[in-house]
Amino acid sequence: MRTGLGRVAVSAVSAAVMTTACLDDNPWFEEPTGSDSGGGTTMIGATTTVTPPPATTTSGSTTDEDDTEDDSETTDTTSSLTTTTSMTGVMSVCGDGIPEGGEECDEGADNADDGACTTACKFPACGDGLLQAGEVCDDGNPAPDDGCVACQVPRTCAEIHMLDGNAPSGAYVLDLGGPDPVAVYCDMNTTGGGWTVIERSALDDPIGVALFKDYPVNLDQPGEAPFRLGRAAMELMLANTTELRIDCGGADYLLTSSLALFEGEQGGATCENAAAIMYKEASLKGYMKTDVLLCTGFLGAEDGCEGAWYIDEGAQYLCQSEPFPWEFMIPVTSQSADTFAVDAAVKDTQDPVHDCHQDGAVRVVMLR
Ligand SMILES: [Ca+2]
Ligand SMILES: [Ca+2]
Ligand SMILES: [Ca+2]
Repeated sequence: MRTGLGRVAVSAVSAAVMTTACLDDNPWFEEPTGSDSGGGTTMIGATTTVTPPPATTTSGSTTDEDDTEDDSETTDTTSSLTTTTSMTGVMSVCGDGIPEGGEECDEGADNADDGACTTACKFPACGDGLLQAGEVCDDGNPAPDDGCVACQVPRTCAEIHMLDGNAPSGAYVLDLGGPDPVAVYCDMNTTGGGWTVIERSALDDPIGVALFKDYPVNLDQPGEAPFRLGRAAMELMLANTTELRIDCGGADYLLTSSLALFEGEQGGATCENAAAIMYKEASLKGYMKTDVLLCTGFLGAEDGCEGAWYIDEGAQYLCQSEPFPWEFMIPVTSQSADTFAVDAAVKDTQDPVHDCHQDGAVRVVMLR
């Protein structure tokens, strides 16, 4: 079982709302410089103008005996109202309806932690740990990898990337819509970032066996190889992604629709299962094909098959496609090499060796 993946507070009412209000109020996204001359944000200890206190006290030359003892901040919590004395000696009472001293706001009896002014006399803000309008969660921290980022619960790595452009590649927590949060690895670098890795496997692992089965691997180690999400998690991801990318960290890769993920199932349970897939981009050894149909093997629907997503340049006829698609009638990989696939028995040895077939290669399947 996974550990350390604690649920975050989720508001069912606003679960589907992705507003920008949170970002506007989010302290983690504030510009680090610039004076704060906005209304009502006077900081404790600041020397800026303060609103005159109620009749029982005076600002500056106060006559309140409790306020003349020293100039440090003190708080009286003996009543339902919180009395605070600021560094400048100005006493304020949170809850008296008068914004004063270090208070950002004060709406008296209307102060509420989910309202326009909190019970601490602060404006609602993403990062204050209180769930407020426009926020799906607020875990009170700026970390984007714990299932709550910028007060939203991310469903994909692309959403994390959008909410926090500085979020690096690494392990994250997503809410895919299933019963539990899911640990994944986000690739924030490849072609603009925002990729959610659903499978990572070393060349000689018996991988790809199970895009069509439920063979989760290393669910609590999303940054390791091998790693594979369970079938249900993959299916949930399809609702919020459009692109599928397969590569091994080099220049060779395939880019197609995420809807092609389970295309191999249409061919039935056989190791000879193949289908013509439309690739938006197919890069191989310096050759780039765009919007090209490539006959793709989906070994894996049956136990004992070697894996999925192999492309045999010469066997394109299986889909009535032209052979040797990258360079007309000239193979650029070894004969019968299962390009992009995982069959260690049919490796490419023709220089330059295909990225996915090099020693130590790790094949990554990811969605965005
Ligand atoms: Ca007040
Ligand atoms: Ca908040
Ligand atoms: Ca967080």
